[in-house]
Amino acid sequence: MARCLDGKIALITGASSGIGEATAKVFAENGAKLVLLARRKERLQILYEELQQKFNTQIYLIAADVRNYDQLEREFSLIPEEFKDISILINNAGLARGLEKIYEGSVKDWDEMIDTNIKGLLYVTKLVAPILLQKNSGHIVNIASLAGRAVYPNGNVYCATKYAVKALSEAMIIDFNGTNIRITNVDPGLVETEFSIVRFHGDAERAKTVYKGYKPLTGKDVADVILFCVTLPEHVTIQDILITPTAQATATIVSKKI
Ligand code: NDP
Ligand code: 8X3
Repeated sequence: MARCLDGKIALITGASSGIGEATAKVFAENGAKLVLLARRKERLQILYEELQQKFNTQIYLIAADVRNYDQLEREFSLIPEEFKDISILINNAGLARGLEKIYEGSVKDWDEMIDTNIKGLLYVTKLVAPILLQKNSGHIVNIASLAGRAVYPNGNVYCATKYAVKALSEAMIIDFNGTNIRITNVDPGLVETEFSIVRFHGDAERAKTVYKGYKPLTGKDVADVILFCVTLPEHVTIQDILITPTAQATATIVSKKI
């Protein structure tokens, strides 16, 4: 396959797992240089070694929490010169916590989702945007969700954060209009990652049931779509894209054979 990202530097948040990790692999295979960000440094380190070995990828790791703007600012100031010229930002770090009615929800869970999914995305974008603006080129991909198109029972605050991501993608499309910077909003449906384990606070058995009885998307399925979006000619933008498993019709209708 042609190495269609040759020479491009991509920053991927949430690269230690799931969609972010898969995107790092697909981008590496296609010749990108990578800046990979997540909190779990040891997981990033394993990925670093794998990608260096397989593809000889140049990688810079940032162990940081997207909720902490001061830490991000500090870490960004430390990015070595050869990794600074970022062209692609994948705003992927995010999570759900809990699945219950609003009046049963935990304030701690709400804060974590709002701070990560909304404020974290804004913080990283604020630090990368000047680099893209300076060269009047680049691509920001925001990973929202089908949950940002339709609220499902007990999804309340998680869905609200993804509606917010969708709104921010629309806002960015307007704000960056007149530049060559492209914005793509990606809405995946059910993807089997660590997402549900995190949502259910480590209950792996419960998490498994979410993906039982049908073929869910993999992180790589989503990563391949992201690659497609970011390798189109510069005058072509996919503003918004919805990807679901074939078995999934809506957020609540999934054909399961159990
Ligand atoms: P995973 O749990 O597998 O991955 C989430 C990633 O986000 C991890 O790398 C995690 O890294 C990172 N992350 C979480 N919180 C923070 C933080 N505060 N600072 C930095 N990094 C953070 O889930 P997915 O891959 O499924 O999720 C990726 C994105 O896709 C999320 O935004 C999610 O909402 C969205 N999505 C997922 C769907 C699904 O069905 N799985 C469907 C639609 C959208 P670490 O813990 O090391 O910091
Ligand atoms: C993740 C997909 O349906 O579990 O955004 O909310 S879902």
